[in-house]
Amino acid sequence: RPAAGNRIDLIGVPTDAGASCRGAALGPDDLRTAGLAERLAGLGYAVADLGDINVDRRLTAAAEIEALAIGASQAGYQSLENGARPVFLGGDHSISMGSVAGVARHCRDAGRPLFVLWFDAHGDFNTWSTTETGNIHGMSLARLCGEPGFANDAAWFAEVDPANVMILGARALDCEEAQLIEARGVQVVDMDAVRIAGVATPLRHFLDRVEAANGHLHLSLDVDAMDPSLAPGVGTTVPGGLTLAEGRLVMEMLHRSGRVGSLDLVELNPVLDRYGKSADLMVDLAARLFGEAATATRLARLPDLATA
Ligand code: HAR
Ligand code: MN
Ligand code: MN
Ligand code: MN
Repeated sequence: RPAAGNRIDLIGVPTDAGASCRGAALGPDDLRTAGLAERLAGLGYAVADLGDINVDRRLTAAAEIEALAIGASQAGYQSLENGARPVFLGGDHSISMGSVAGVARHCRDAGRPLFVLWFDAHGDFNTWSTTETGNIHGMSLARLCGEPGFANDAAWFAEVDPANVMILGARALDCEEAQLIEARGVQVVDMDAVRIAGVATPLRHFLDRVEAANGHLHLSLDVDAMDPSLAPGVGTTVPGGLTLAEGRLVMEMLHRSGRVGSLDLVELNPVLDRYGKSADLMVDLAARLFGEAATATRLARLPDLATA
């Protein structure tokens, strides 16, 4: 059990301006209603809910996303500087443009390499010139990795090295997007690879790299990585996702690594959810990420996972 004083900050970023359908803006409150703070507090953490980043609904979609990115970047940076671990509550995945940028600034200032695990059915590696939909939540990772066409010269922004990114759970990459991901050297563990190799082996290799570099690991958890039968409350469902056992195993390995310093919980759409099922799943995954059910007995049966 973590010692008290191990702090987690919840930062709500209530927007759906990056998505094609409305509803993800209600995500932060739905995660609160599902008991996220209480569940993490029950594990021994000091959880502070910092509330939501203010959003001006009169703005255009692009301007709303930009304003929230600035707010999320600043709040996340401050949280890390204060020695806490920020948990960003989306919101669609466009919020990661700001959340991860703030984490990247912290890592740059602290002289620590940043690694990002992009847990997602999608690559979110479109640019304004490759996008087939114009939806900005499909561009977050491309922007973070420094693709041109975004206003990235601002003080709130810092880039992520594409060589330090792993996309896990992908099964819906657009054609040009996939080419760009390949060209930039981002590692993709798609669902075909998961069906062949499982989640543990590729994740073990990635975590070994994070460990060797004394890195900070950010988990960007898009709940649509999970199978839609488990997570119906998302705007862009794609069949053939991760099972509950696989999702939990990923979280347990990440917990055991001791490397996860920040987290996004994104793409929950309460309007499309069924009886809170997807929100409950996200709370369950987040709880396991922070150590719930990671017992010595269980790890004794999984010796290869216990060696982080
Ligand atoms: N690739 C598609 C697009 O660019 C779908 C992106 C959907 N993204 C999310 N987040 N739901 O991963 O529009
Ligand atoms: Mn730090
Ligand atoms: Mn996504
Ligand atoms: Mn997705």
